[in-house]
Amino acid sequence: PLEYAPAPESRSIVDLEPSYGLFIDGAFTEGTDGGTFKTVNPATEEVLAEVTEATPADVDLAVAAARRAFRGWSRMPGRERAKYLYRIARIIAERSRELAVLESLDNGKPIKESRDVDVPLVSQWFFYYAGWADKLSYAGAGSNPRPLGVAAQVIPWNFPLLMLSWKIAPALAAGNTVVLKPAETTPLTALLFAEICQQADLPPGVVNIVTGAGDTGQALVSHPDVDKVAFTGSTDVGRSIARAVAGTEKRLTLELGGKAANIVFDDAPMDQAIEGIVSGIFFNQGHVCCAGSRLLVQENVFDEVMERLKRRMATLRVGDPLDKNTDIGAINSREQLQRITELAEVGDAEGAERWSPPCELPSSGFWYAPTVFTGVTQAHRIAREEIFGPVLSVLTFRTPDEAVAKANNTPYGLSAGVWTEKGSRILAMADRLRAGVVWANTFNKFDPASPFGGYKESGYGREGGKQGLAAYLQEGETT
Ligand code: TXE
Repeated sequence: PLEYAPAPESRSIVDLEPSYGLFIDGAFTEGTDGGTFKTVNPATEEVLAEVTEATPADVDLAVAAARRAFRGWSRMPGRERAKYLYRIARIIAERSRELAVLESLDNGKPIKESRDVDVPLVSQWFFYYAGWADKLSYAGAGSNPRPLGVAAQVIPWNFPLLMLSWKIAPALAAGNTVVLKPAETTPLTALLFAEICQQADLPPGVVNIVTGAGDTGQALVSHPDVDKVAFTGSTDVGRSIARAVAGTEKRLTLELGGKAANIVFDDAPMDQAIEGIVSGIFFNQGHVCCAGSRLLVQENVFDEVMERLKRRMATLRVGDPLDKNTDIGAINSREQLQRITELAEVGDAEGAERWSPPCELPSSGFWYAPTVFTGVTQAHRIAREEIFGPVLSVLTFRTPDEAVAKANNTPYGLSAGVWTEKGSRILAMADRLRAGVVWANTFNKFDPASPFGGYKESGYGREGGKQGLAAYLQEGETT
């Protein structure tokens, strides 16, 4: 195995504290019972910091702070709220290197992704929703859209900062206040974001960050003084949150798992398609809800696609997330590595054929080599269940009808990709695929103006665009 040698110059950009508190009412606090948990660098298993585990009493304090702040924040002229959001967006851009390095340390993703994709998108999200804040007016007659109140937001570990921006930017632009819980394996960039809120002079209580695991999340989403719940994470937890919220007045949006089909027709622009297949499944180690984890290839180009795909996979560099040449970083946690390993072993047991390029993995930390399975049928679990790792399942089809039937044969419906030179085919496929996003001759493209969200078990509600703003507004009521 390779000896892991962290890139020292980028590591020093981040000034880590030994321990971090909660961010409540504009200040960092230790929490009511002194409980903490450790967050580790998944590439080295080194402990990065101790982080406060928020209790239900801490969640109470955070929700109360958000409630107090709501009155002033929701009545503030939109153009004033916009100023804060623009300020936050600018500070994120200014501190982007620090945010990117911290994100890669805590999450394991390659620095070229956190630096060139995640953090720039986070800043864009705040700029975009800042632009909406002054287009909404709450003053005067009761027919204007109004904010919901206090939003409880629970996010996962795969895009810690980006998911934070998808949740916080529209909520604040619409005049809500928030309590957000980051995932327990990736709390650090949310706490750095809290510092950025202080730097931007955001009024206390408008943003509160409570760290902790599922229990903290549960206390937050079931808190009686919360008006809106927004969750991104596993389908199981999403279901339990839907049950907890049912029968209350809380509004709910859920963004859950996926098993996207990436469909390659025989007339596809093949160089682009190979790149799209690779980034579709290996971007962010495959920890992507909209990952192109099922490759559907037209039968007559199967051999060509597989040959080129394997050649391309053999050039992927797995290793130190802070090395700017790394393509695939560390798996976020031991638990996730175990889930990936187990499901891939089910693929072996069910008779699918596994291939990985020769690839030396570091001796410590959590790693999984880029993997492709062929000979996969629709009945195989690796064709049906979300693996959430760098593992691609390949199926074939003959006709567009068969491609549509196979693509839609999943309980999920978050995204899909279509590769073909034929414009008419793109439109016909987009119409028939039951997925919230259909990419054509590209994959994993995000834009704050585009609504994102699922069909079926992938959840409901949309994030991004006007639709994302509407998820934080109610029409015509007075407060
Ligand atoms: O998710 P969880 P996990 C999928 C993916 C992955 C699997 C498990 O397939 O392998 O889920 O990942 C908080 N009430 N996705 O276990 O548990 C938790 O603390 C309220 C897809 O990490 O759903 C964290 O902040 N909150 C997905 C967040 O929920 C609760 C992204 C997500 O964790 C809670 C992540 C509860 N009862 C995983 N229990 C996507 N759609 O992108 C946990 N949490």
